[in-house]
Amino acid sequence: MARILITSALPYINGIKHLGNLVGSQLPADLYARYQRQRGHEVMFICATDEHGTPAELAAAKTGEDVADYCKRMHAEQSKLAEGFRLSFDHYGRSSSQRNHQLTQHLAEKLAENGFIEEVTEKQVYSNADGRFLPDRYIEGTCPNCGYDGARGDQCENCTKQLDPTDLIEPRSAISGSTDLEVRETKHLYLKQTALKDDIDKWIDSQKGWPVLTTSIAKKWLHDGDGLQDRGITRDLKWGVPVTKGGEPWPGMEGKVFYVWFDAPIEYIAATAEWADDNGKTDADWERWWRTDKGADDVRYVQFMGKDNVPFHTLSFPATIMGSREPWKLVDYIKSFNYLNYDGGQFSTSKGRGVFMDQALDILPADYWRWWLLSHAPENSDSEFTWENFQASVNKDLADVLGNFVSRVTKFCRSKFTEVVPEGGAFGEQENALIADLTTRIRAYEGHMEAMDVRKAATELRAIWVAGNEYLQSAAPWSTFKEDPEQAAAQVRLALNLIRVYAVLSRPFIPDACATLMTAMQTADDSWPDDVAAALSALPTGHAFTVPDVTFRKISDEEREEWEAKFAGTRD
Ligand code: B3M
Ligand code: ZN
Repeated sequence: MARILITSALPYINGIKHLGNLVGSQLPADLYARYQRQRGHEVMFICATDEHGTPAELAAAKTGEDVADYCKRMHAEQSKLAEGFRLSFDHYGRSSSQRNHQLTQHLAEKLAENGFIEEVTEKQVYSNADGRFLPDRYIEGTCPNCGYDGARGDQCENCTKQLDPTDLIEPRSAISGSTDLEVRETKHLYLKQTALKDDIDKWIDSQKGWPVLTTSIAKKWLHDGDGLQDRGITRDLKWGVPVTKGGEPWPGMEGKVFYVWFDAPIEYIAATAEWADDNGKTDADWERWWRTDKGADDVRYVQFMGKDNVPFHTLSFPATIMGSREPWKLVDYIKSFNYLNYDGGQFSTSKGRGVFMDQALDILPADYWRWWLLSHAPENSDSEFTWENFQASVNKDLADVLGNFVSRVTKFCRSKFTEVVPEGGAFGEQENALIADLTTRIRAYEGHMEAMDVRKAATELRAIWVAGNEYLQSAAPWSTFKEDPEQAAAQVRLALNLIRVYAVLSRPFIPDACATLMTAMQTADDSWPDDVAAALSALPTGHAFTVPDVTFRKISDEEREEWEAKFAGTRD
């Protein structure tokens, strides 16, 4: 049994996330966590809301709430939606927690002790029109690297380069659009990433088998252009982790907080501590996941995130960890994703374009979305959501293939043999061929799940469902029954057992439907089909079951058109 630590990128607190956000980190992380738990491994699956920074302050200002109240309310809302999508976090924390305050302050002090923090007098952009210093994200302009004219002061969305606001060409305030900006002097703490460059370089080189998307982005920011830069890690904001030293305000840093990207990844660790606090555990219980001197050296740590987050996780966060010179666990594998587009354009939170998590659950249960999103995960390139494609996948894969198999088998059995696994006959050539085929496919499925090849895993799972249907079609128990009811009984027995096997195999993708199937089959035996032949006899003759309600319903053309129109604009 292995121990696997899994973190998903932390969703920003401001606003409900769209389906593109969901499939870029939380959902595939959940798939992996569920799979590894099912395979008997000890899993710690962590996520949290990313609550600091200007976006939170401004969003709160918009609703007229105090920022702390706003974050509390939005955290509850996001938790509810995470549950709605059946995201099986062991803990869904908050980056504004006391644990994160303490740990962030602690790590900054360690970095300073080790000579990796520098106090820098900085020139900062002040907007006369807005009457405030503008945080990086609220300055927009043209990217010096790629020429994109909507680049933000912290990062260019187009080419992913991390920026400083003063790098931007023709900067303007994102709040007012004003170009009446001036540069004023103020002091900030800088993390000397350049001093850690060799350590990071060596560490990245020693990572074998990271996805190309991850390594190429990391290498690019390590070596191309200006390479790794020292980064300001403090900001002039009220909401955030106060910059302290020994529990007192850090001299010269009064009133400042840490930069959101400094404290957010630290929350992965802090959220695990929150998990311990909330569950009556000790510090040792969370430290065994994170401290290599306290048992974490045999933990495998996997992170999931969108590609725009990769530089922060391959360079900045490791720099924090390494520079602390404390034995914290570094990530072992980073699974990163491209973008999901929406119907000919981009999903956009600021523009309210696309389908958001709350809206999705209002129209269909989580499994429908989980299946489509995961089977179309933007792994090797960006992918696109269209209503037509969504309708086709749901109707074909879920309703026609999986749902139909379940309904035909259970209804046929009920009508000819009653609602118990029928006895008589024996498995013959056709059944053995199916078992051999399924064995190959299930081993392949396991390989893809292990490798986090989400699309390949979905394709294989679908093929496993198809194999059952094809068997049913050619065995045709409804015809066999007329001449040889014993043989038909054996065929139905196999098919009923296959429903249980499907419920076990498919659970990481579509957990609710699988729970319904297990209930219908009246079994709690969720053992993995290591031996397929044995798994297909797990439900013995005479075992009672019930015919489940429709497992998946079809999406009609009218519904598709209605939703297409409804989501064509932007949300209010
Ligand atoms: N909140 C960005 C994002 O949601 C950021 C991730 C933080 S991970 C530590 O894409
Ligand atoms: Zn750019």
